[in-house]
Amino acid sequence: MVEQFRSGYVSIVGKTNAGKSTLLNSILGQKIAITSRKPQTTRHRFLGIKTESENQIIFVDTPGFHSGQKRALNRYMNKVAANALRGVDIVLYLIDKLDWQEDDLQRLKSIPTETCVILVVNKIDKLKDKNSLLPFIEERNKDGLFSSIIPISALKGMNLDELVDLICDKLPYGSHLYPEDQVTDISEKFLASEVIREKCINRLGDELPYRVSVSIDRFSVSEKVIHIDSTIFVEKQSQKGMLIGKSGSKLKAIGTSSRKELEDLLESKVMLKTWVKVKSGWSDNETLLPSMGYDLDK
Ligand SMILES: Nc1nc2c(ncn2[C@@H]2O[C@H](COP(=O)(O)OP(=O)(O)OP(=O)(O)O)[C@@H](O)[C@H]2O)c(=O)[nH]1
Ligand SMILES: [Mg+2]
Repeated sequence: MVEQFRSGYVSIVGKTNAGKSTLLNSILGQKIAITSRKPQTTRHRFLGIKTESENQIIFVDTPGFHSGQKRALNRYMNKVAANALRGVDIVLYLIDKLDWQEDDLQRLKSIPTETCVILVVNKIDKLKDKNSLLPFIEERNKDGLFSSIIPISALKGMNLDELVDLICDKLPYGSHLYPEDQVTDISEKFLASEVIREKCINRLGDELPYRVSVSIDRFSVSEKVIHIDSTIFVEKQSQKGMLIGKSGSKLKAIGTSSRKELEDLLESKVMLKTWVKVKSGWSDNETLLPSMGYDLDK
């Protein structure tokens, strides 16, 4: 009976670095989203789908909200995040431990009243004063914005089954929207660009990650090997030098770790080539952004 099936869109939103992508990967039990200890890692909206018997949860991972950065790319990311507050059945609003500010409240007030909002208090494994959790939850309950509040650790897998049960309980009835073996809407090509960007983020200083973008120029699959040619864009000649490193050592390390992870994820041998190019000021250029893959209309 169709009545038994439940299916719905559940966006994972919150400030940058709250652990949204980590949560998505943990719940799905596989890596589809890149993560890092640096803020502003996720730049796009994409889906992660969990189908279990009669329930299909269609998670929407989003860039984190951030302030103080005024570049066109930052404006784009904030818009993508704000759009994910609407047009979904459930919003998981993720916070980093008890980090709660006025801007969180303002953002939540813009969510349509019919949407179910769950406050997810993440990183509780890092919470020093465990006694502060209960009073915080009581305080947030008074805001009257949440249908539930749940503490979790996305990284350590704490309380995730309980969170999934809570979501399933609130999912609307209706037939499944995706085949039960589909886990995401991202392409292998997109995954490749993200993995390379993640390895760049991991190996670069604190500023450079925001100036890096990756394009895949060739993704050809044969029986024995996948050939991937990629270009890493930076904004200045000096950044190109930092990315390449002494005698090409940094770029080589980025390439090797990207290839190894892609071989695992794509379950195939991978031949990866990477080039570095300068595209002057791309991250603050509204007209260039769509050609770099940052397009609100897509
Ligand atoms: N200790 C601890 N660390 C966590 C937990 N969840 C995420 N992290 C770490 O927090 C950092 C940020 O995680 P991400 O998943 O990239 O965060 P995000 O919210 O997707 O960040 P953006 O995409 O930049 O908005 C990473 O270093 C994660 O390993 C958690 O439950 N406990
Ligand atoms: Mg993320």
